[in-house]
Amino acid sequence: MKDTFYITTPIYYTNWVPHIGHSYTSLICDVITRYNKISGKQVKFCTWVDENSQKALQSAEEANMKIEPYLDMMADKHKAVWDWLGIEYTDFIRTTEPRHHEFVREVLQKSFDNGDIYEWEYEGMYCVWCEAFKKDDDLVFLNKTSKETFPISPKVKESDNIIKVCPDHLKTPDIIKEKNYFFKLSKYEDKLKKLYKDRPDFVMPSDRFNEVIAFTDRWLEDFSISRETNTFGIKLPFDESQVTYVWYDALFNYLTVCEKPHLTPTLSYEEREKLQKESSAFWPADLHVVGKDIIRFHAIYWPAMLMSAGYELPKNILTTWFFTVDGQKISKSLGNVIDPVEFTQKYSKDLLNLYLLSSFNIWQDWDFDQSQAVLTYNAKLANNLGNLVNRVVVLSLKLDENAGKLDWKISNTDMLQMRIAMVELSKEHMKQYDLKWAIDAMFTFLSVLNKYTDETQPWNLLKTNQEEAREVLYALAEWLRQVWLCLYPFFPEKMSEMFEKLWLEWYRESLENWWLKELQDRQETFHIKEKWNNLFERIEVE
Ligand code: ME8
Repeated sequence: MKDTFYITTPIYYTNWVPHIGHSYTSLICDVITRYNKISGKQVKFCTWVDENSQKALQSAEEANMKIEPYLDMMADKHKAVWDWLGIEYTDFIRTTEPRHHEFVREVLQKSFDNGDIYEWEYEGMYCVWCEAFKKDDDLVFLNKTSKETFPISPKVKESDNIIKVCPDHLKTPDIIKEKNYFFKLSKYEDKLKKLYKDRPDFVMPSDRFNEVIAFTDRWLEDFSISRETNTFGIKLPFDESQVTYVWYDALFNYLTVCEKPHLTPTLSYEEREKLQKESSAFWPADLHVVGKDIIRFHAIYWPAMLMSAGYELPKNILTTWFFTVDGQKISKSLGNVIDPVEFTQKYSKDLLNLYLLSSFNIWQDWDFDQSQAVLTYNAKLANNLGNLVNRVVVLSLKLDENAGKLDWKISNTDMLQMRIAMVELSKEHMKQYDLKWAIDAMFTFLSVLNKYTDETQPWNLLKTNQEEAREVLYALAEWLRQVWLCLYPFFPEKMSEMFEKLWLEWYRESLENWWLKELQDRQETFHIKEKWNNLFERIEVE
């Protein structure tokens, strides 16, 4: 088997259809996967739905449906969004699948046998919508009349109008007193600290990692892994009256796909063995991409749970920040949810990809602004890239001899060096999962190419020196080819179309067969046969 690359999205809840925030995470995974695939890796890109939850039950009830058809419907809706957006996952897993239940019970039993899981009477506040126990510090006051929230302080008294709520869901947590099983996180404190020291890039970006480390330094409390009152989910193998919830259930899905591949009964023994071996080769995962809301669970609970069950740890965790819309948290109740399908139907997938990946640093919260998205698209794809492509096409067709055929070598060594530097820079950024930098490097290079075109004025050269005009146009076409190769993971459809138009219709297949480097190292002959329609039409800002 080739080098493997395994990447995961979070396991999304199914009580809603993915919105623009979920799409952001999935899109990052998609681009990183494509890059690794064309660079020669055997990729596994898993996305999923987190189904065994109380909130799924509540949502099914609200929809007046039985839980099974509700979950089937929501899983289909999730898949439909990803398929529409062109997210090319290799596996879509549901946590209600029997193979997952079987696997979670196996790991729970291992940790129980190790003495890492124990029983305890627990009393506390529980937010069903977060699926998490809460402490006073985690809550805020809500003024029911003004709908304002503010920090809890001893100076303010609770009343009918001032209530304590979860800041994310603005709902009062339930008070719960029940028998729970707990995971002995405290036992793993030293091992976690050693992990963070030995692997300084375990969590990226570093600011988030520092927060995780600071949290671990302050306080590592054992956490509850089961509920007595939950009825839906995976039963504990050592106490069937309890159901595990959220973290054991959801996180281990990342491993289920490696440890328990789909083995259909028609497979022979040898085929099963082979599949099993191939799947397990993907663990440890190369990258979990998660939002800042769940980084502690991934960076603290998850490694400890894996150590306890005897598995290797994932290599990296990339953390994204959050989008707001009109400065507000995205929420169904506020009615500000942006549906990525509607959005891309109205504008385009290229516009969404460009805006999400080039406008936002992943280490900052950002406001999603539709007008800004259009302006970014017009400036970068329509003007910077689209106009340059049009110029090269139109001018090449005006060459006297062999119009549209460009087969000269680049003689300008400075420019050749610049091209090599640009490709190397893009590669470095992609390896670091710095998608914004990778894409920015391309558009900066395109600005340089536009400037070069203005300076060399090939439209004048066509009248005075055809040979020089051909050389300039060849250089531009060759640099564009390199830019398209670097932009391919971001805009696979459009870049393939561009290659086709330059007589390079075999590029897509070659890229999908891992040939990025070979294509980057080639020097091509281009054949432009006709004027093209603009591939990136300008969009009017509303
Ligand atoms: O937390 N901006 O699932 P979930 C950016 N099932 N990203 C956003 C976002 C926003 N406004 N809103 C959501 C769960 N996301 C658990 C995970 S994993 C073992 C279990 C993205 O459906 C972001 O990646 O609430 C966030 O971490 C994830 O969706 C939460 O998805």
